[in-house]
Amino acid sequence: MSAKVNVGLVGTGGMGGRHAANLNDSVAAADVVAIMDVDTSRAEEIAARCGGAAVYGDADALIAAPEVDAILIAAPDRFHAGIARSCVEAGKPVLCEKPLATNVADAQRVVEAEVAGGRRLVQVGFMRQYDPAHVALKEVSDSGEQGRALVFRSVHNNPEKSAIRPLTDVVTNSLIHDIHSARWMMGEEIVRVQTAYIPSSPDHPESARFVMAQLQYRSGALGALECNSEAGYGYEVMVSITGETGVAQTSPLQSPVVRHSNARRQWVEQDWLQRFQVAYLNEAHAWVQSIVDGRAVGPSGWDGYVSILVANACIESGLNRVPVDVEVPERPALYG
Ligand code: ISE
Repeated sequence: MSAKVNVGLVGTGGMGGRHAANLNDSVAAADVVAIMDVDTSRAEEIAARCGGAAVYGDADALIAAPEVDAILIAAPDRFHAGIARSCVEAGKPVLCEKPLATNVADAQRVVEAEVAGGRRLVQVGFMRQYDPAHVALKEVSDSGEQGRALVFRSVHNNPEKSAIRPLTDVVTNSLIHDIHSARWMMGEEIVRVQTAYIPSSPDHPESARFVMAQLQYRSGALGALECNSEAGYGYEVMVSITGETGVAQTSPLQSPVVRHSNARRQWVEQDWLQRFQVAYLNEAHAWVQSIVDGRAVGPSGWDGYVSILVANACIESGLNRVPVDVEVPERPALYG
């Protein structure tokens, strides 16, 4: 590897563009050297902003390119698992945007490839794990100050006003963040879920504008996740953990409370790129540093797999209106 980590980016939509800018402008130890998108004009635009990175029309060619040390996947969700597996098989570290896969079998194949290679190469883009507000809340809960953690709650409000999204998409693309937070922040596995949802319109019964998932953890602790995919006013994520002797809660907004003209107002972020700006930067730094150090960090391929296992149970529960048990297999030794 050269002195810097040479990154190849697959996918140049909103998220890919942000990752490219973060790596290029703010992570001194990384160079973005290759960009792939089927929309080659968009890839060329981003490549020009990254000092003339090479443009590829094919992900396999980018992965195989000798000058590419590591890959960042920001392609549409359905392509994540296949590309991540190719990266693992090529022995190259990969930061894969969430979800790791859109179904359990594909996620499992990525984990199997990693285990077969005997080396952790996959980090999944659950960026909330790098958000200072989430990290601070976890620290309070882990300190034991509130006693044993009893209940995890999260509220996830998305701004879209009119998008019609199927339940499967809301769960695997949006609620999956809350599922990961619920596992990571409580430090234990979910064993049972019960999901209910409100369709966006009666003509689209498979759509979901609002999803509520109740969780039961192995210890008997409980969780409640709500995801509004059409909140219509802005973007907010709030998390709280109720312990035996207190409640700790993230402050949802970063902007100041302003009192003026007989009103008290607080600006609400527009989307996740604004709300999690710092988290995405921290994530990029940590990922690149982990490659320099040769030691994987952050949400693992296993976390990506278990989160889709729970997501799948949430979908099944919502569609069939029954509680669904989640059976998490034994964690391979590779994942500690
Ligand atoms: C989006 O893809 C994200 O990752 C955001 O963090 C999440 O809040 C949103 O619901 C997803 O669609």
